[in-house]
Amino acid sequence: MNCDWQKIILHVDMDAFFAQIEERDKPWLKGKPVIIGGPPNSRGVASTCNYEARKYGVHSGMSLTECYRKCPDGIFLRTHGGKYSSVSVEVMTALFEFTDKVHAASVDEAYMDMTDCRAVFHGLPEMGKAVKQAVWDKVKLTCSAGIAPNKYVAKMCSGENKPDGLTIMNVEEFRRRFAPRKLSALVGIGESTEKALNSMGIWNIGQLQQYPEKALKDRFGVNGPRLRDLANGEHTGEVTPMGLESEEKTMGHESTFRQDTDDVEYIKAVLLKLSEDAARRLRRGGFKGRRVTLKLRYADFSTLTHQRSMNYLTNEEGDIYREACKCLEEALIPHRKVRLVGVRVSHLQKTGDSYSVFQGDFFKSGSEAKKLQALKAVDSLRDRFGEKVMRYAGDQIVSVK
Ligand code: TTP
Ligand code: MG
Repeated sequence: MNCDWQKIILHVDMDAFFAQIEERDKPWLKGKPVIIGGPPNSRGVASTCNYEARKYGVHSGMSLTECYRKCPDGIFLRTHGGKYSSVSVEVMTALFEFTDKVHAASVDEAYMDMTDCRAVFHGLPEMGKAVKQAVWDKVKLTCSAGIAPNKYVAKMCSGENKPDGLTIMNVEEFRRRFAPRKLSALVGIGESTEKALNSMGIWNIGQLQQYPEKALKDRFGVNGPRLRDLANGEHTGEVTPMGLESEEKTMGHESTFRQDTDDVEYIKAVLLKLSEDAARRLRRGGFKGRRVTLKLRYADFSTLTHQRSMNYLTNEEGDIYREACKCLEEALIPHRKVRLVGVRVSHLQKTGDSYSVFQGDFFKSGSEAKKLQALKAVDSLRDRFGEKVMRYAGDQIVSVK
């Protein structure tokens, strides 16, 4: 293939995923506006709708009452989460036929590092068509694909020609094409970040591409330059296989907030709880892990993961929590509301002894044996009195009964 990109990243996003599955399974829905979420008079919001319903102005997150007002002839269906998850697994399985480097980023989207498949195809369009066809053959559903030299631009591409689209762009083309668009067209820029940028006189992506880095840093901290990088389509993230890893390979927990939040302290408190849960499961199973992955799902359901690797193996909450917080600092987009966080530990090794010696520096004083005792005690207390009984705070164990 005649392509001089260093990396070839393909992003797949299923079209109107939940709605398309229902249309596939109920042929009488064909051509009708379909809204998924529940009956029109019920509380709650639409999780998605098909492209027919979108013509009426209906969209994900809209209250079902509002959907009904906009589209009284729509067909309103309940969500069937279990079915959608199993279709999701089938989709991912089809993608794994091409490469092991598949990262399932959410229920209906995945990144694939196709660099090593370069020789198999005559060109990028052929590669894209082959992946889309494989998905169709497996689940009889259409998806949209984007191909680019990095993950961010690939993701932006897959949204360009929905449904059933295929878009290929290099970074220069991305910059040129997106320059005139509003900031909200960038995945990763939410409403409040957009407002903050507007107040600095930045209204479109082209202006952000050029904006002095220092001024952005002064206003948004370390995330400032990242915003400019997004506008310029600069992204260095790797496609880390994740999402379909088996329980043996990773251990983790996630939690959906009762209300979406951008309160960093609150998010950190939840990370602490998730780190404790993950650590406890590691210890119980006799595992230690080297890599901590943070998962963030924003209010608009866009999902990202960010990971850090340690140069030692651990099964301590202190280590896991510290790495999860660093991931949060690196990955969180300020002022953007978060709906779910998850902490996962991977690159596991069986230690044999389920309470074996710890190597982290969480307990600064005391011998390894004391650490072991303390952790055993905490685990058994939690077993007897529930999760809330003991909690790590900073670098000590406190009771929060
Ligand atoms: P999306 O990929 O955002 O949406 P979609 O696949 O329905 O439509 P598009 O063609 O624009 O990609 O989300 C995937 C699924 O996740 C979606 O079918 C339903 C679910 N979802 C929710 O439950 N609530 C939400 O707010 C969103 C955005 C998605
Ligand atoms: Mg989708």
